[in-house]
Amino acid sequence: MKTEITKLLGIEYPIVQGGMAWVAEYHLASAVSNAGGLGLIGAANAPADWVRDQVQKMKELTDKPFGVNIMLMSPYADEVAKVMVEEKVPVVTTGAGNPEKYLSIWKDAGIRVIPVVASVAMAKRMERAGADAVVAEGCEAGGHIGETTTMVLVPQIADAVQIPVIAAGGIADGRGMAAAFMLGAKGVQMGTHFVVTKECQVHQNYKDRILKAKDIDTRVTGRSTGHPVRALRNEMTRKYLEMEGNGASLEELELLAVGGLRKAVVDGDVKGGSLMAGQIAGLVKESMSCKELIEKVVSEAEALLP
Ligand code: TUI
Repeated sequence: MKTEITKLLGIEYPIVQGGMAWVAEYHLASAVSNAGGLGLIGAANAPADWVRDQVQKMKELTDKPFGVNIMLMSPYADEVAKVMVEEKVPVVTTGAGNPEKYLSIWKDAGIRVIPVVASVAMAKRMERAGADAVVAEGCEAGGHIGETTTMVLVPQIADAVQIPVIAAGGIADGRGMAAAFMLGAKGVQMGTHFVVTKECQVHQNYKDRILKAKDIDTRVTGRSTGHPVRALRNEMTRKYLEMEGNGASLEELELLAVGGLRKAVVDGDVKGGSLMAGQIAGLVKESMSCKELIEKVVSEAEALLP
């Protein structure tokens, strides 16, 4: 399955693993890259030294292309941006903001830069700034999201830019991949289904909640704070939404959410933690290896595509 994305990135299959905060570390990312996709390390809110260490471990485990996702709201984003150049990371994706100020140092270092965007305007801006591709992420996705669905966003961005588009949000099987291609995408990014893979190191309780999730089981918290985040519904989202509805202050809400991912990923706290996941969690019923997942999705998509 060769597309502009496999050519651009030097990978076998046009499947990118989402750079999920706390979840996307080197065990998962190296398994994805070794299986022919693009594995990403999620830099999230981590300091530069943690990211450098992850990149070095990644290089020991794979000689295939890989990337790092930089979460632009991180207080360490500037330092992490420099590590990308020093460590000659092949691909950088960015999320939750505008990466323009880093683009020239990354491009000068020969890095492929792929911003995650949630609007046509931001996609066009990234193309003008020199991005190699964009991830068009619909609001079905888990974690920090925009306003528009994948079905609506992907064809509009595909029409608006010349660079290749990778679709994200709501994709977990070959039907989703084929649909994304029909909308104009040249690759897909998947997050939620990779959380339950054998190589993913998150607590089993978190995986079990995804495997048991139904179609209507996610909630979006933080719409009032300007930082909407999608996660599986639990005690934390219930309390958060109740407080948000009652006009709680930003400080009170942050207190409830702070450390939520760590609680979910490390402690397996499925009540108080933030179980970030996309709406497609309801379709994710089986845990398999990254290689099995990638090969399954590709073969299903190939059977459907013209
Ligand atoms: O970044 C994500 N998803 C994330 S980041 C994250 S870490 C976090 N933890 C706790 C609270 C909040 C975040 C968890 N999930 N996805 C990529 C993404 N980027 N979705 C939407 C955007 C985006 C939004 C606005 C990209 C650009 C943008 O531009 C705004 C501007 O004009 O600067």
